[in-house]
Amino acid sequence: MFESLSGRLSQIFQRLRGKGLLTEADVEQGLKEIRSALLSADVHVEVVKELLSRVRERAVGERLVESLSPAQQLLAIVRQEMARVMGGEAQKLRLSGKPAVVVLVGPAGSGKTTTAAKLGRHLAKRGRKPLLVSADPERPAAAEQLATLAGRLGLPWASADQDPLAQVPQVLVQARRNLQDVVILDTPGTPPGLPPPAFLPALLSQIEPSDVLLVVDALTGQEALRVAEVFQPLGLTGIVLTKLDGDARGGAALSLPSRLGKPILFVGVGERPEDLEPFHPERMADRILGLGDLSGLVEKLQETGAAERAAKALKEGEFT
Ligand SMILES: Nc1nc2c(ncn2[C@@H]2O[C@H](COP(=O)(O)OP(=O)(O)OP(=O)(O)O)[C@@H](O)[C@H]2O)c(=O)[nH]1
Ligand SMILES: [Mg+2]
Repeated sequence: MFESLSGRLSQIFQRLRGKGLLTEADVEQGLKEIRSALLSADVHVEVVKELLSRVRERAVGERLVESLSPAQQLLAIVRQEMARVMGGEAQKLRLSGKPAVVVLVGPAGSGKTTTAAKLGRHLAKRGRKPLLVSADPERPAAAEQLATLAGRLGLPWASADQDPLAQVPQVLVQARRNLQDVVILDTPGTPPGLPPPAFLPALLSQIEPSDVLLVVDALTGQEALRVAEVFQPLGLTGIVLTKLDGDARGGAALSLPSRLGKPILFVGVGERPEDLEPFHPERMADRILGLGDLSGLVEKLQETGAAERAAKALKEGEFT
């Protein structure tokens, strides 16, 4: 993830560290190199401008050049500002309503169906009772794909493929009766740049979902922005950025939140159901800057129960 961008940024900071005290010219040169690294990573030019002007302002304001380890301070400022353009604080799903309805929309092949299953697993792990629903009248065997994934995860599913406008409301009534508290709705993809399927706006205004998530492929870089704009009229509440595992550049992650004014809530980092991570802007900035991701690892361990088991084993003296 982010190999090419991380590689360039680490080199820049390594060189700055090697210099010890930084002159203003050193800082300017560093910022210029960061700018070029971000642009080649396909970060939107306005985002790069905004990011660097804030970094420059702070670097001057905080008297970087007179401090003891200016390169470290500059790195800390870049890290904070990078997290800020990616949304600052981590955001959560709204999940209001009984059941709460989470709709996944996006271009063809972006990972909507896979994400529906991943999200179902994620919520079930946190004590929710999700129902996966296919509302895709266009793709042959759409429900089967979802059903297979649901089956593997032991999650319930339903099909509203034939006539989503009529069937989805019925499924919601049924879900409520069955005490399922979250319905995850998978919808058809359209070719990139084309508007969403015609039935979607009508369906969404009828069912009033609490979360409308745009699922986009990180590998498309800035193209993801153009695609996203087509979906904005649906009242997007957030973004799921998929295929980050194959994204060496990071342009979409850095550009989408500020350009769309919507938070990234989750990232897809692989094809397996467990390859979904809540999006934390600061952690993502750490990864982009090659600073490692310790807190993400701890979260992963907690989810699998490995941390508790390790702690228990330690207590019982198994490791002595
Ligand atoms: N590497 C990787 N592959 C992913 C990720 N998310 C989805 N995929 C793959 O992307 C392909 C398309 O995924 P789908 O979930 O079928 O995409 P979709 O948006 O439902 O596609 P349509 O219904 O045709 O619009 C599949 O091969 C998935 O395994 C991810 O985070 N990482
Ligand atoms: Mg699909």
